[in-house]
Amino acid sequence: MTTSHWILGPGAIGRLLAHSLSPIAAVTLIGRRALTEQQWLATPEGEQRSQLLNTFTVAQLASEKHAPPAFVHITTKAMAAEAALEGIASVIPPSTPLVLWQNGYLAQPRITQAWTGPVLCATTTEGAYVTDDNGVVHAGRGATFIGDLHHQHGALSQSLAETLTQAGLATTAVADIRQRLWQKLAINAAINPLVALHGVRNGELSSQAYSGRVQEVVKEVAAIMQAEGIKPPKGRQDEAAWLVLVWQVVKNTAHNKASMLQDIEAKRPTERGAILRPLIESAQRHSLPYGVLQALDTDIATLENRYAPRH
Ligand code: KPL
Repeated sequence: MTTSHWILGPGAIGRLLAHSLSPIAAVTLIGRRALTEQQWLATPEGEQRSQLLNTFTVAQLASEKHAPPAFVHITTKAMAAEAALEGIASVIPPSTPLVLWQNGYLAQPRITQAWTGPVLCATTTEGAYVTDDNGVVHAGRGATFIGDLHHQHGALSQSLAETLTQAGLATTAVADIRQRLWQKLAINAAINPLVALHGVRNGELSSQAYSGRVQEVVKEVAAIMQAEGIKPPKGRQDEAAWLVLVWQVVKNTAHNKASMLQDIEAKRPTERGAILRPLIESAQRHSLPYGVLQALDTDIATLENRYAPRH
């Protein structure tokens, strides 16, 4: 029998998943607004593929009867994940496995605690962005890691990793997903708020104007990581190793417009609550300094508050 995957949130990662899984599984792409079924994907090799995707609005799902899905992937922004799940919770069995694709560390512990069924978390370096209502560009291939916070669903993570790999997204099931989520959070905290505040591409951070600021952020982040028991992927557990990692990512993504800068430019709420808040709260719990992180959070909040109200 074909496995069915519901994908909640038709942003870049949601559409990339839908395009990748459609040839091998039954896929339903769900959004708040109606989405055209004919969707295209530009591959990293420059090929353009058009596919008819099965698209639904949340309202349509709620008004019709459906066979329960094998997985529900939540691919919204971090702060929208819980509300998105609430929107469909009444039409899926409470034992349905969820897969959380959010940045940061906000939705993952909260949904893991609240949901009865298995909750897997994914972190990915696949690069993708949407161009319009019908298209997504798969800009660069990366790696995806899947696991659950309490090490209870290894076999499920393994089977999903195999499916995603078969779908063309290289995925590994891991026992240390919490480490990996926090490592990504450390990188995001060092890069995203600064580039968003100054309106610059990632590579600019290594210039004299910003490199000192990066070091100040990493100093606070490294101490918090140590208190949380999170090691950098390489090297010793110290500030220098975190700094090496951050500079490596700055270099690798030099031409990127970070997601937080894209959010600010589009006047959307940023993911500061999922990236900076868990760090600040951890620093408070462990009585560590967090003045630099707090200032970044306040400055981003000030920018968000300047958006004209949406009607
Ligand atoms: O993950 C990213 C983001 O933009 O959110 C980085 C690593 C900063 C790359 O742009």
